[in-house]
Amino acid sequence: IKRVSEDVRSTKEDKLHWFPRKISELDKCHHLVTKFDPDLDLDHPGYSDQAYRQHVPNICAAQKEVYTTLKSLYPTHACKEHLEAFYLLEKFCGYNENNIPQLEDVSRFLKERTGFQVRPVAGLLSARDFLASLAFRVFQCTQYIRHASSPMHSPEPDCCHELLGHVPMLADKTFAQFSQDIGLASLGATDEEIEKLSTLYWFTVEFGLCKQNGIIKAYGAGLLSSYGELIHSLSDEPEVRDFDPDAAAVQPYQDQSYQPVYFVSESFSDAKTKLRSYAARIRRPFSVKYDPYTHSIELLDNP
Ligand code: HBI
Ligand code: FE
Repeated sequence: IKRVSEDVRSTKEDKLHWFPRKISELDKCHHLVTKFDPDLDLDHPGYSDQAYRQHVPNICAAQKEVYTTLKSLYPTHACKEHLEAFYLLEKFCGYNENNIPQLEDVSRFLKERTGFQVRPVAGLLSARDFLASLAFRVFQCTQYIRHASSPMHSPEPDCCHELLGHVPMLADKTFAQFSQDIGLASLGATDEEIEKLSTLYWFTVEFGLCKQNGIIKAYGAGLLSSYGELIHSLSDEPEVRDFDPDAAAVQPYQDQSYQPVYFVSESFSDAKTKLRSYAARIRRPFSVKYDPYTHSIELLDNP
């Protein structure tokens, strides 16, 4: 009898995807995906560069150009939260065109502002692992830099993308909460739901626009780290729709060229409210609560 009941239990639990319950378990969230492999992909800027592929430290020929061109666009194109944090990162965190800051310093800065921290990761993580870390206010951050032959574009996330695009936004309290909420919604979710949350992430955290004093600005990290797409997103070329999580979660997207469609939020708190209502409709046999004192996830039975 015992065996039967245990079998039943394990079958039931198998259906639920494992997820980290405490912050130390993020060590198990390390599954890399090779979407853009410089060894195999002829279009990758590093394809014919043996030294780059072996990660021979290149003294960052790319970084100065990326930094200065993007910085010149921020005053007109970036949302005010990004501008404010960028100013502080230059003042206190060693951000400048000749330096790549230490992740340790970036973590210290973010912890003081929003409790976020960054940890190093070797490349593109599976969406499930990446989103799970956000639930703990941990951002998994790549450390390599894009190939010097294409300073304006990188097929995969690189440290320019993370440090110029993501980090300043994670210094904002409401945006940080929004990011953690996507992470919490992903814990134990089905593959189908992870796909939707990751698309939602794409159209907000990566390519989101927002209104500020009646003017549309960029807050997505994919925009704030790409000179070309940042200009494109605020031109009259793309279609711009009001942010709606149900629509954004299933909108087809482009990872090889500029987006034809962007979603614009009224404010971060409006986006957060809408996301919470979306997340509340995801069916899971439990709900989750983050305990900030122990950095762990509490499970609450659904009534
Ligand atoms: N992995 N290292 C890393 N950095 C990201 O920004 C990232 C990722 N994996 C997936 C991902 N982003 C998103 O595109 C969503 O799938 C969550
Ligand atoms: Fe990103």
